[in-house]
Amino acid sequence: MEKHKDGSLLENKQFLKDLMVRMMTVNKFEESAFWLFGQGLVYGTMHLGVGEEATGIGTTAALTKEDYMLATHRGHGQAIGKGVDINSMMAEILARETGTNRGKGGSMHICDFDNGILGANGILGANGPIACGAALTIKLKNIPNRVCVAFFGDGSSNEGAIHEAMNLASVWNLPVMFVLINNTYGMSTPLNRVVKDTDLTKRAIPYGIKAYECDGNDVLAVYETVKEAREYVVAGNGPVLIVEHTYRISGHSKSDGNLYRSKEEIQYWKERGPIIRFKDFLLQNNIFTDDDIAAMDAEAEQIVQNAVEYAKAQPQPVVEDLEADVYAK
Ligand SMILES: Cc1ncc(C[n+]2csc(CCOP(=O)(O)OP(=O)(O)O)c2C)c(N)n1
Ligand SMILES: [Mg+2]
Repeated sequence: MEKHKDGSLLENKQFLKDLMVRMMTVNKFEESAFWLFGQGLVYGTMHLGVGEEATGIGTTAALTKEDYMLATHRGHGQAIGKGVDINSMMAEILARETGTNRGKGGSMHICDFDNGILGANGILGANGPIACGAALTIKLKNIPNRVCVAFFGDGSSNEGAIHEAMNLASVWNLPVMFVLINNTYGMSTPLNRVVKDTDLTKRAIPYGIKAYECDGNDVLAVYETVKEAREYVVAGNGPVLIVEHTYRISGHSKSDGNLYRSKEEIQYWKERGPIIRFKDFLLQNNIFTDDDIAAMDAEAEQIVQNAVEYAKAQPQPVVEDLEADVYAK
């Protein structure tokens, strides 16, 4: 792990514990969702972010509850970090009436306006322009200390909408944080086959935007980088681009046979996953004991088990409500 800029961070044991429990919760949530999918209880597809837990949790830990956020199609960790009710999110994944989107959105559309989650998006790159709209609201209403985060992936970084959004946010000086999760693959295609220069921070240069980057498997590095970048944005300096480097251990979606990469490559990254790394860091620095970590694991397990039980007991939407809430009025 990196040497942390803010030494006092390591004294805040509650904060460190929260980060760990949240990353474990994301991991167990996805494990359960995967299992429920196998039981035929999940409709549509689902994208898991095993190995990317530090990006969602570290980034959102640096945001306020009121900050806006647009999640990706791989956004379970982003939503959990931002504070969505986990029971309602699991109910949504099982398409239940009490889900975050009343059972009509599913894994790829989790919304929770009370926690600033403006939605997740299956259309790659679409988060950029939507974030510009939310940030324009912040600007026109003179709302202090508020940003809008647009998450997107390395593959999505080639979408025209992202480039148009970065240009617009820059020229209008909008408080957008473009957070690029570089997991090095877009479906089965490695980054170096779709771009000649894999240094994605350079995407900020033509738009005059300040770029940051961090080890996206180091949750404290992610947190500190996003915190610093957020301070820059709320000071009125305009948008930023943050590139978080990580690795997707899970397949792209439910139908991925992992034929485009070797078992050795996946194993290499499993051993360097964000939860294992944070655990080793906490133990080596004598911040927590093995028993403490086991208690955190049990706490996360309970949160997810409760969510599964809750969701399974919830009613399914009724056919009479099919058209309700589908179109904006
Ligand atoms: C506009 C658009 N084009 C193509 C797709 C199909 N698609 C879904 S996910 C994906 C790969 C995205 O890669 P990346 O942005 O790196 O995100 P990751 O899946 O790695 O998290 C593609 C091509 C889509 N959903 N939207
Ligand atoms: Mg990717």
